[in-house]
Amino acid sequence: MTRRDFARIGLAGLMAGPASLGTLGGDRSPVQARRPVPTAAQLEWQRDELALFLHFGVNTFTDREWGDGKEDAGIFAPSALDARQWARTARAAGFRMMILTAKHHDGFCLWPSAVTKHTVAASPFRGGHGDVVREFVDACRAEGLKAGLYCSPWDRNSPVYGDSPRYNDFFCDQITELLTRYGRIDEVWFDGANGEGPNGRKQVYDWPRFWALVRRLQPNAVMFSDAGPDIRWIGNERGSAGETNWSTMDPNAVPYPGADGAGIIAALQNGDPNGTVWRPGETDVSIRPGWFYHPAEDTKVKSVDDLVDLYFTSVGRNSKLLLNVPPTRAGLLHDVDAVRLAGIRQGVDRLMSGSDVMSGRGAKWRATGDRSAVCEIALGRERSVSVSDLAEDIAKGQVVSRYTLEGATDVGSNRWQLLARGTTIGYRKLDRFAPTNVQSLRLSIETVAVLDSRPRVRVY
Ligand code: FUL
Repeated sequence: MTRRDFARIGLAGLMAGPASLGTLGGDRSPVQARRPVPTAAQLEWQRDELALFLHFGVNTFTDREWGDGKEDAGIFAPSALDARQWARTARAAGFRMMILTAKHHDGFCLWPSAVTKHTVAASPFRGGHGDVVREFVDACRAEGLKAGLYCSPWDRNSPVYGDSPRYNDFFCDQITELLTRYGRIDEVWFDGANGEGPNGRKQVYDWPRFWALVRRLQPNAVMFSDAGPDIRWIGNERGSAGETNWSTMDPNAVPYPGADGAGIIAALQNGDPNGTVWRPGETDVSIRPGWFYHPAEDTKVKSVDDLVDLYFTSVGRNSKLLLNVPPTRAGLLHDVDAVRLAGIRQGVDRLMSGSDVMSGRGAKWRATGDRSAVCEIALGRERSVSVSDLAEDIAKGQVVSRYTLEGATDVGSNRWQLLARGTTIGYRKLDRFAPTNVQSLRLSIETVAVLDSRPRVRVY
């Protein structure tokens, strides 16, 4: 179940002058002179590229996707839970972080919360003395991974849900437990789902309070939600970031998590070149049809090719891939899932195999306008290429709004052949194309502002 279906491109001397106002082809509004840049935590978050999502809880045992909060804690009985197996599998596949559903919509807590009885302490797991969050965080540390926690605001078990101030207190108590008991937490994931029908309990969340609390308790953690404040949802659960994907955003476009309405999904998918905040998009998708483990889905695990495609439509579109691999009832990642996961890294490495044909070659940039430039690179000899990997130095912001990559077989010829074309680049833009023999490459770019870095070009 899903909730809703230039850079002064190092043109040294060619483009003198301070950052100037500019417009993006066809856009009405001026692009601000001072563009947002990522914080250190946002930059690291993006460079990590891959995070593993773990949906685990009572739903694992009821075979459901959304629990109703009436589940008996006694059903939570993983027989062989081994968080180190999750972490080893993740690390071997090149993942750098894991995020666990400490509490999903059913309200069952994977840690012994003091503010509700609906927790692991009331389950047979480790004789009622277990703490899955502790085992998860310890495993992350042991394998050198960052740890993140998902804590659902929507709680179908809490008796005070819908009694807005009381529930907000309760929720803050739970966040406080999660963010003070387990050491450093690098990402806090707030989901926007709320399935209360017209007669359901209406809870008004105090988002500014939640966000301020997280910032105070874990100042280095990034916070995810539809409305950030640090990381935004990418707008679908299919694993597809916008072809145009700005990490800058108009904070008013998505005023609060779960906001619905015209333009919200487009704003999440595409960001906004005129945005006043840096809020990159995270692409969450499951390796299986559901988020939780269901035995019937053992034959429906995404193939390695599917997963490599997801890498290109997320990381390769200036986003980050948060791939869900749900633990089984035993409390382990399923063998099929683990093997497919390992395939991602191999698949991506295979596509980008051989050396980067550009390495060691200087790209000579030439300004073609106020905010456009072109560079040509002679490769020395004819090479067959099929993947391009472009990148901006996002520590300085994001400015490229259009690019064209062409190849020519003979140096100095005017016979350029299109290899890849697109809009934004950002952290990384990956394109695949038919294998083509080239001796030289030409990259043309348009930007929305002038900055002090030039895009990096790699081709394989
Ligand atoms: C959604 C939830 O309703 C799903 O159960 C899952 O947790 C997904 C990541 O977010 O909004």
